[in-house]
Amino acid sequence: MSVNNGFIEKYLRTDKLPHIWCPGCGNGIVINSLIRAIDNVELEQEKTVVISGIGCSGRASGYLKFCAFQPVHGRVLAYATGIKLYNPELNVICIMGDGDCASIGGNHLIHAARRNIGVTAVVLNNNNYGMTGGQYSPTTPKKSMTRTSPFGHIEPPFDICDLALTSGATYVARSHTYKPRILTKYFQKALTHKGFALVEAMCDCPTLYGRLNKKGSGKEMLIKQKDRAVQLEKAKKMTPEELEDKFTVGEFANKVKPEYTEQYERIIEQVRTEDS
Ligand SMILES: Cc1ncc(C[n+]2csc(CCOP(=O)(O)OP(=O)(O)O)c2C)c(N)n1
Ligand code: SF4
Repeated sequence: MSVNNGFIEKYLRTDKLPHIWCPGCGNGIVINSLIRAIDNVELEQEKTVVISGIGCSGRASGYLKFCAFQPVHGRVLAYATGIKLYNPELNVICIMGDGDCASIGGNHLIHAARRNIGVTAVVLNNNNYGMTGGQYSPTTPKKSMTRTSPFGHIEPPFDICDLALTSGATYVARSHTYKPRILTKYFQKALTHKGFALVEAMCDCPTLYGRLNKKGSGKEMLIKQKDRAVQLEKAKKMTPEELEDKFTVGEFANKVKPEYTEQYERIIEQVRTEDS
């Protein structure tokens, strides 16, 4: 028996280790929180599909012991939609970077949320494109230094939770790597939610975003997450200037609305009855 009572062997493809993530990268913390949530809600491994995009975060599905799939960049939610429609009994977990989810995959995000299809979206937001060398992404804060904004970024960032919420997602929450237990709690709620659920995990990339912006070591970046996070209720009383370089945390939605595959199944039943 191993020191972890078999937890690691149960959920990780240990033959694929060591992983590729840099020392201090936040990805490991988020994936740890996710598998603890999966274990706590007792998802059946044989009935769970993990799909991840292309990027550092995209490597996650390869390390996890579930039915796993890595489609082309930005198409995680498109494939997830097909898999869930083919077999609504499956738990479908989509792991995406902020680039994968909100730039090349942005259109799929808004439509998956609009349909309220019952999949769980896990977004690892490290504010840049990690795998390709630290270019700016749609969530890069203004004034940040990236490989493609060497004099400071001028675009306003997307708020992925706001985007999901206004598009129709029925469970939306955000936390960060300094609070792994809160992440686990949100993941549990998302995994058991009926409808489109999105949890955004603010995550550290010390090697690129951190280095280019002089944010310090992985440990220092991790501690800074705590200082940047503002509870939703407190944020409502703050000005946009006060919220600059901060992010709000909490649950933004937890609503009941008809789930897409259930409605689709009803249409199939209806057509079958009319035909017979
Ligand atoms: C169609 C397509 N366009 C571009 C790329 C190059 N590419 C690979 S990963 C990536 C961005 C990764 O950033 P993100 O999704 O935020 O993930 P991270 O690496 O930061 O975890 C890009 C642009 C690609 N592989 N395929
Ligand atoms: S480049 Fe950044 S996101 Fe990619 S593994 Fe390294 S620290 Fe993590």
